[in-house]
Amino acid sequence: MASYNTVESAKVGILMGSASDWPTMKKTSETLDSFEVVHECNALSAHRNADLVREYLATAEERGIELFICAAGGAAHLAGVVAAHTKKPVLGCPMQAWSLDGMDSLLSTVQMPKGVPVATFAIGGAGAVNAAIFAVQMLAMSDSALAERFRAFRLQQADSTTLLE
Ligand code: RP5
Repeated sequence: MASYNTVESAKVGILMGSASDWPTMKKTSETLDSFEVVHECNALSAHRNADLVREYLATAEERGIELFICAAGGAAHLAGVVAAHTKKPVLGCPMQAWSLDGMDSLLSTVQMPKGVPVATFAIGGAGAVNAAIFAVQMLAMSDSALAERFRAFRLQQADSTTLLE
């Protein structure tokens, strides 16, 4: 039977519309791991698991989830649906999915009508990583240890950019 996982002390909830999004969204999870941000990952479809998505969101904020990162492809409405059910910020990752090179996913994630925003990132892997980095930046506003890890990351990234092998 379809269900979802919860992780004690998780600050970020990663949701994806299908397990087929995991190869891309694994990068989000790995990036959060690299900053020691506790998170939970679930494949829950807005249309195939509509009741379960609502049930998951009903308790997520009480459990301490500070923001959601939502990935979907095609008519990608998961992030918008999640945004409708939570007061927490929602970050959207458009998946490249099966057609139109992900332009369908990008437009259906980014084009939220006014009033219920979804902060939308690039299609595919770059967006999946950037959503995690952005989540770190948001959480670092009230977590000085995380802010220090982020500062170290930026320094290391700047150094590695200029290295030629
Ligand atoms: C969306 O449709 C999912 O987010 C996925 O990107 C896409 C294809 O899903 P599957 O048919 O592979 O389950 O709902």
